Amino acid sequence: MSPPPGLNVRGVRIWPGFLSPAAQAAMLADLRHVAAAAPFFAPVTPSGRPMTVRMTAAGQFGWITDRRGYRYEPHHPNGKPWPPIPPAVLAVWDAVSDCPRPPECCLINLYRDSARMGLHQDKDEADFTCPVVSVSLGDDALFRIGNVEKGGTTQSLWLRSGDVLVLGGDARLIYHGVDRIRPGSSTLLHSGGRINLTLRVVT
Ligand SMILES: O=C(O)CCC(=O)C(=O)O
Ligand SMILES: [Mn+2]
Repeated sequence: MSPPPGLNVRGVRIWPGFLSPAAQAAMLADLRHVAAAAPFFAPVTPSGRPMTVRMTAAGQFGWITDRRGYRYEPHHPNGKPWPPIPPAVLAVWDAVSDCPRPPECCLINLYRDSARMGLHQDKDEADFTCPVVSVSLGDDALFRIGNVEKGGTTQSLWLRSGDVLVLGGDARLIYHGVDRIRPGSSTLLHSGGRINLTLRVVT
C-alpha cells in the first residue's frame, strides 16, 4: 500500500509528523527496552576516529563500525543477538517502504549535544532495490541531502520528532548526513538529544 505523497526533495520522500506525539512516546518506550538488552556503545571508524553518535540496533543484523571496518553483524559487541525490531517500528516500514521484504536491521543512532554525521551513502547492503526508511525522534536535526555521485550542491532541511523519510528508487544511494541537532528543541527524550532509526534490508 502506498502512503500519501509526502514531500520530495531530490527524490528523498519525507513525511513530516508521520508519528503523533503519543506514537513517538510509545516508540521511545519500546526503544528503551531494546537499549536495556543492547546498550548504546561508542563506535569508532575503521581509521580509529570516534564517531560522535552512540549506536545500537535491533533485528537480525546490526550495523557496526570499528577498527575492522564497516559491516553488519548478527551480534551486539557484547556477544548477544540484537533484540527484535519493535512491531510499531515495523509498521512504519510497512506503511512507507513499498517493499515486500521486511527490514533486517534497525540501526539506532543517539545524537547528544554536538553529535553529527558526515555526508555518506548507505551502501553496505546487498540489495539496493530495497529502500532505507528513517524515523526521527527527539531534538530537531539539520539533515543535508547531496547527490548520488560524490560532490555537487547540497540541500538542507530540518527533521523534527515524528518525521519519516525514505531513501529509495533513484535516491537510494544519495549522499546524506546530519550537520547538527538543535539541543533542547524537543522534550521527548528525558535527558535530551535525538534518536534516529534507520531501517534496512541487509541481505
Ligand atoms: O540520523 C539521521 O537522520 C541519519 C542517519 C544515517 O544516515 C545513518 O545512520 O546511516
Ligand atoms: Mn545513512
